[in-house]
Amino acid sequence: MKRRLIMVIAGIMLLACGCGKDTKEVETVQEQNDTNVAVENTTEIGADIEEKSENTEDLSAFASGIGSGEEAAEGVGEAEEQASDTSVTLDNEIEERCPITYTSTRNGLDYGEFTHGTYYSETCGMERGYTILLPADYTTDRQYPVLYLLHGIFGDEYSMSGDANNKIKEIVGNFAADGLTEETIVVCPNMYAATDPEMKPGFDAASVLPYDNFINDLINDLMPFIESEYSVLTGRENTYLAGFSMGGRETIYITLQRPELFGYVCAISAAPGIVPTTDKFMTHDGQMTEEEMHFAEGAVEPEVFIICCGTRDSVVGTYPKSYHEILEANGTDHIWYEITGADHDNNAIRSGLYNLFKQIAYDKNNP
Ligand code: FER
Repeated sequence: MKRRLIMVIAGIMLLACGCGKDTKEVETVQEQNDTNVAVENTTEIGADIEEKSENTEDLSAFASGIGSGEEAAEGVGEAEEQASDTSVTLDNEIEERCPITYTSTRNGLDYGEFTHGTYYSETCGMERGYTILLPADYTTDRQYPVLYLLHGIFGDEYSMSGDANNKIKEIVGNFAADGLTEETIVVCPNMYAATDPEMKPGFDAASVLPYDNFINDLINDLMPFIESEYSVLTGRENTYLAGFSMGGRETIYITLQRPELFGYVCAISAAPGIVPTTDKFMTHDGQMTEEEMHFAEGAVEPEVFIICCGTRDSVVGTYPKSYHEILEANGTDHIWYEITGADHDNNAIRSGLYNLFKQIAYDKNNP
């Protein structure tokens, strides 16, 4: 009953914001390269994606962004074209649009494939899933930095990795191919850290709570698992955190709580609810007060903490801007920018990922 109600409400909202069309492309999973890694609990994600619940599929615009590939919103095309001027200068300036050279699949370049695996979460008391992108030439002879990438509401570990419009593999792989960043592992968790397997996300305080529990699952269960199972570089300099919408909100929350763990952070189109508010979906008690929204005194802070949002976001509106204003008023260092013309969509996601990697590249090349 509750699930049906959620679907009906979500259906109305998707229609209301003009994003009811299913724009998700399911990627063909190619032959996985021999990765030399003990990942017997992982499977390629192609088959699993087909089995995703109808609920997840219907709500993909929340989980991983409104499609903006072919069907870019009016006014976006022009900006996209401007971005096709592809020469990249490695400075630390923010660029609103991800250049096409970074979203393109380059001839002869193997980007690797996302695979699915599970880990036991003490926090949730159950086995939980993640998808992971290992570099195509992954080897235990080397160690790699890791990006934890968080999905939007109603999503799961397939949402970000299974949406080809986000261009995750291309952006991450092209930066490495250009020699600007190290090859990087991308982990997409399931951010709904419920202890009760029957619980489902929704727009009410109780249904949202498991998202706020994800900080414990991430830090106490998933990160130690990834660090023991894969050949990863540890430490904040090599540990990145990014998220979209609900994942953007939790990215900010986790970063404020544990700034010493993540060197490079990007919150894209962050959802409301960090501080108390009522939006068109629900009333949020808030994870903290506005006064509390800052790093702890003397805390080790991220090198880069980006907050960004499209200027035409039909779901979270100006909440990300309000986070920027609160952080600024509280003297908390961060980079804020807007993506002109972007909605709650893949343009915003690609932009955030691009700028995160650009900042990483700049820092690593200008020590
Ligand atoms: C809300 C508005 C937006 C909210 C969540 C969202 C839990 C998330 C949207 C998304 O993840 O796409 O009030 O409350």
